[in-house]
Amino acid sequence: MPANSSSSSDDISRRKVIATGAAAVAAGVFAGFGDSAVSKSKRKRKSKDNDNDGNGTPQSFEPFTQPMAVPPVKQELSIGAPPFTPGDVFHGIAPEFYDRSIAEDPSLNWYEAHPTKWYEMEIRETTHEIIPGVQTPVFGYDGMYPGPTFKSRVGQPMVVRTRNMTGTEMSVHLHGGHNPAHSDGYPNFFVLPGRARDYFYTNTVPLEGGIPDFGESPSTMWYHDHAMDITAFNVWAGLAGFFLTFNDIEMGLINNNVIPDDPYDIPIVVQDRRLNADGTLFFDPLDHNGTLGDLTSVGIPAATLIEFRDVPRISSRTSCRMR
Ligand SMILES: [Cu+2]
Repeated sequence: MPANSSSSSDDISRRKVIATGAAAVAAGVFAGFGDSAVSKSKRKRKSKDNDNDGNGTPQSFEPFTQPMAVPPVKQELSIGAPPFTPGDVFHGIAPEFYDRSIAEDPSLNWYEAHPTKWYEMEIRETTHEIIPGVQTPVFGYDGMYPGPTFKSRVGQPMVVRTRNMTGTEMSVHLHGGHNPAHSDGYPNFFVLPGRARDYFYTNTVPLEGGIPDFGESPSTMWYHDHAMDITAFNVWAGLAGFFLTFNDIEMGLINNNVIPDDPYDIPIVVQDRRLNADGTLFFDPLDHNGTLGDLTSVGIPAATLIEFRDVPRISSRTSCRMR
C-alpha cells in the first residue's frame, strides 16, 4: 500500500458516506469514470458495501460446459515498411524510436537485423459472456476478452498504434517489458478517449551492470490497463492480454518440433469476476482491499472446458486483482 493510502478511520468515514446514499455520486467523482455501459456497472452497488457480504453472483450455471476461447495471435499490419507515419497521432511516439542507440546496446545491432513490426489496436466497449447466456458489458483490446496474444522475438522492435474508442481514459502497460517511458503505460500517460498513441516496444535486452542480461528477455508477459485511479476497474472490465517474447534458442526448439507452436502452445489466464443481477460486473471502487470475484475461470467464459490431451504446453498468468 502506498504511504498516503487511507487510514482505517478514513475508510470508515467513506463507508458512512456510502451508507448515507451518496455512493453513486462519490464513485462518479472519485475517478472521473466515463459514462459508458461498462463504467456504469461500477456504480451499481449492493445494499451493503462489503465485498464479502454473501451476496455473490446471483446467476447460476453449469460449469465445464463451454470450450475455452483461446485468444487469437495478433497479426501485424506490416514488417519493415511502416503502414502509417510513426508518431503521427495525438500522443506521438517515444523519442527512442528515432534514436535507438539510447534504447539498446548498439553493439547488439539488432535494429538492423530485425525490421520493425507494425500493429494497430483499438480499445473498444463490447459485451462478453462470462457466464453462458449472460451478456456482460466489458472493455476489450480489439474488442476481445482477453485481448489478442502478441508474439514477439527478442531484439525485434514493435510499434503498436493504440486507439482508445471508449469514453474512459486508458494507459497500456506491457508488464515485464523494458520500454521507453513514453510507451511504458505510466498511469497518467493516457490514451485519451478518441485519441491514439504509438507504443514503441523495443523488445530489448536490459543491461545489468552494463552487460546485456538475456535471462529474462524471452518471457511470458502480459499487457494490461494502467490508467490513474481506474486501473483496477479497467483490468477487471477486461483489459488484459498476453505478450509472449521468444529468443533464438526457443524458436530453434519450436522449429525442430521439440516444443509446440500454435495451435498447441496455449496461453491460459486465471481470473476471478463477480456479476450483478443484471449481468454487469460488480465492482466496489471504494473498497481499497480490492474486489473479490466468486467466479474463477481459466480463460473466459467461466464455464470453460479444455481438453488437455493434445496440449503439452501451457503459458499461464493470473490476472486476479488480489493475487
Ligand atoms: Cu502489470
